[in-house]
Amino acid sequence: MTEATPHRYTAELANTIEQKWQAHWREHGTFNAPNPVGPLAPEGKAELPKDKLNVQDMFPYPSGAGLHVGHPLGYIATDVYARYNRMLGKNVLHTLGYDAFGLPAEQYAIQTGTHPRTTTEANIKNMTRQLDQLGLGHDRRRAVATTDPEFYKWTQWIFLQIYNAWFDEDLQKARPIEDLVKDLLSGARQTKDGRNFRDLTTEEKHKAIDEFRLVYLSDSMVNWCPGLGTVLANEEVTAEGRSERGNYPVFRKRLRQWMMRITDYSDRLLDDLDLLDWPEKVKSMQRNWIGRSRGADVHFASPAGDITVFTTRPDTLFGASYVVLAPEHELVDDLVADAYPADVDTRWTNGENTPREAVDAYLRAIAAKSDVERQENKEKTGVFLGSYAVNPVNGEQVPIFIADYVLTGYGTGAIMAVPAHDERDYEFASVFGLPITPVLDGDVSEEAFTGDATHINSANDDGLDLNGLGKQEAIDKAIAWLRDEGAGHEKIQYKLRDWLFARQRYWGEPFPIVYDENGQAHGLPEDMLPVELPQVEDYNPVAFDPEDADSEPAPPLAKATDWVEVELDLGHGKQKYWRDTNVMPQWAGSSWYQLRYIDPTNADAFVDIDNERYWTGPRPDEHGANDPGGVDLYVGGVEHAVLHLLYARFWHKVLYDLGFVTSKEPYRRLYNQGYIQAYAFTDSRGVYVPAAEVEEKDGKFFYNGEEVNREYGKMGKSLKNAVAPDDVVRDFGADTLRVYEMSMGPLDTSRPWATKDVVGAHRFLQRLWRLVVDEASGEVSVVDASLTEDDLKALHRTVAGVRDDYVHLRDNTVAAKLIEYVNYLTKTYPSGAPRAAVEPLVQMVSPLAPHIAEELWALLGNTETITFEPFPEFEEQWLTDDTVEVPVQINGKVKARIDVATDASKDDLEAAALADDRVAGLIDGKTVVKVIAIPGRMVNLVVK
Ligand code: ANZ
Repeated sequence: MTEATPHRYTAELANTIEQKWQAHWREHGTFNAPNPVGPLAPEGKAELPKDKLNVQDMFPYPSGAGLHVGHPLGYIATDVYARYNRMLGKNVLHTLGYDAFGLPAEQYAIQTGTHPRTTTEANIKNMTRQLDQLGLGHDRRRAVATTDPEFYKWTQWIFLQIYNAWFDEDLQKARPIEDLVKDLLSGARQTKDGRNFRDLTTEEKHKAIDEFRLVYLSDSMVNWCPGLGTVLANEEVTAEGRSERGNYPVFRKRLRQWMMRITDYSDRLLDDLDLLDWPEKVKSMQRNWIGRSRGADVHFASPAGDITVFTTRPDTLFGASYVVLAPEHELVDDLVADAYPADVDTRWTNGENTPREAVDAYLRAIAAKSDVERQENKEKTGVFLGSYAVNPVNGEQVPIFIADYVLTGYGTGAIMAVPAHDERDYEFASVFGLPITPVLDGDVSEEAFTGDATHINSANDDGLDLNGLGKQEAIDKAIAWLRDEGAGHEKIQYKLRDWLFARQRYWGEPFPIVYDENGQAHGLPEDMLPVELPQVEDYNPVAFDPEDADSEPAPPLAKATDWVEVELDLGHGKQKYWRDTNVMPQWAGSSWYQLRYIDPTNADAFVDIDNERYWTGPRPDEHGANDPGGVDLYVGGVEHAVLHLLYARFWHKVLYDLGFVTSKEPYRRLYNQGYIQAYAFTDSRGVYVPAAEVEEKDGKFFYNGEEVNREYGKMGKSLKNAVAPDDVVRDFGADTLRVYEMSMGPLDTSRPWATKDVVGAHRFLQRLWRLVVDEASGEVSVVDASLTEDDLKALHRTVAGVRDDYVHLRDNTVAAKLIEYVNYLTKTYPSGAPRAAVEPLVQMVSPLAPHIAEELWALLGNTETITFEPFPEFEEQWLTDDTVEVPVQINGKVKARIDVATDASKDDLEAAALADDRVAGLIDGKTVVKVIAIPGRMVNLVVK
């Protein structure tokens, strides 16, 4: 700023304006959205606007590192969208909470002894401050944290609803467990193992009911690390089978764990994807994760009874030349023959003398491998069991192998191998010298033929003939034949597994479950919620001798013995109970927070259904008859395409089935924003150095005098290339940061951060400011003049374009159009632009740069916030050009330009060209020998 321009829009002025308006919004509760009923309903009987918008961001984990400029990209975009929709007259719900349980706070507690609540609260405070300075229009009353006891009380309550429900296969929906008990008592339904419920003891009855629950305890294979005293996720285990942290041995162990029966919902989770306005990529990731395949179970007779295989290609049965079992398959022991046939191929025995020896050696070799390693592409291994099975279509004896490429947890854990048409089987058959018989008309000399072709070699004498048929026809025919022969049946198979829902950790939601002295689990009644986390001195899980594979986890909560042992009256008088000491996984809170945003202070219910109906209920009038309802727009990273979004859909569907919500899906529309990327630098050891301290000299990069290597990647702590929003706000103001981030490119693509480019956005706002405020005097400089035709065209075109762009989240082209309009006005009116041209500009800018817009709006004489000003409208008549500029050439050289009507004919053009003063002067005294006129394009006069 110079002395001549004391009223220029500078960072300092921006900061002053921004703080002033943020305080104003806070004091006036500008962004508080009223609810239809309950504590957030307006006083009296005010009708809410029917038009509403419920827009949501994927909420952050309150990390100690705070935010970098990459985090708010999505938050700014949703804020712009929310602000635009308020100007369209909608009631807008927009807030942001915190996903605050989880490992980093707990690790920090273990290292420092600070309670995770203390660090979490400090981090939340800091992030809220950082977000507030960006001017995000959030309804702060709704900003819940998953760690608030008032929030997790309802997480526990929802857990209990799921626990106290079962899935009715006939109705394909969850129902209360009481309905099941009635059916069991009346005999309308049998227990899972077919016993008569009424004949069971009380304890057996409990167990029989537990087997139906949507939440159940199951023995499942987990990574148990005695040295750390906890179960680990696959990602926390190294390739050597040791813990990433501490390098302790990890054992695959069966442990009793809480599971959720998400697999009951496989079909609905798949089919309802069609109802959602989500990126196709995310839908297909969910489809693959659920992995529904149609195929057949086929029985191969063997010395140990039928071996049932699952295949998606029963049409290729004539090419099945051997059978493979997963090494853990229950029939393996019964199928191990006493001896190998005399002429056995040595490749099949692994050099061992007997099948038993070969199998034992093989089992030892693969014990340490995870499922992922077993599926890796590598040389196929396995051993022959010495026994044979019968292929049902041709009666052929086929050898039985075990091999680790067949997994125990999928299908039946056994396959029929068709080496001619399956790549893995082809590799295996090549290594072991097994026959490769083509049954599809394709070349199998070099590799498996996996394309589509008609069937060959596929007929028997029992009425099955697939020769000449295509894939689908042949599959249907094979399945029908198998069914008639009793050799198999159609089977739908899913990849989705039930959800492992327990962690042996501290910083999570405790389970609302207690056990009685018989070890029977009991869900707590609602009035005993929340079950609050106890204070513990030591957050470490109990650790054991690292080599002791037989030890069992004792989570940190187990140390709070006063908390674990309780006397309760659960309806049978006061009794002693023991609390469950697991905590819920980090996904729990995020599986339903969208519903709490709607009714954050409701003490009687997790959400009142009237409020839910208003904010997320189906709206067939607006969205079509199949509208599932849900949040109108959910913005976040594509990394949450599967787990979070699948868990949230599952919980929401259970709540829908039980009648607590009217929407069938949590999120009607999903949008994945791109990432902000930045350069990162590594030293000679490959270690990242702070990007901010790297200096450039002659195209090379140096850190502390040492040359470093430049890379490019996602912005963040790990690459040491984070830029804090606080610095950008200080140096340019929040509005500049907002405009810069939104104008960097389309929202769904990743973009490189460049602090040097931020100034471009700042200059745009300076020009905008200058249109209203005289930089020298500080006086408002707009004038009350009427608009010219050019002004009207420029204005209405901008309004029309910007409206369309805002709706479609194209904030980058909004910015481009506003910049163009500002430049037009600046050029046309070097001092004193017409008010009628500037006022709508300020309104159009306000979603993107709300603080400067509020300030200019006030300077223009308005007394109310600009937040609810109606967004400018446009008139069609100004959108189409009625004249065009056409060049006039004389003997091929452009000599003049003329304005003509857009629809001017050849003759009109010729006449207009000849009538032009400049042209007339140039051809004066010459003869026009020819006129070439192309309407809308040009006129050429050939003269002599
Ligand atoms: C014979 C066959 C012929 C197969 C052919 C494929 C192609 P999706 O689609 O993923 O469900 N399979 C079955 N159970 C398995 C297990 N436990 N471990 C490893 N592989 C298994 O895959 C189903 C196919 O994968 C099945 O169909 C089976 O191989 C194999 F030309 O059977 B198929």
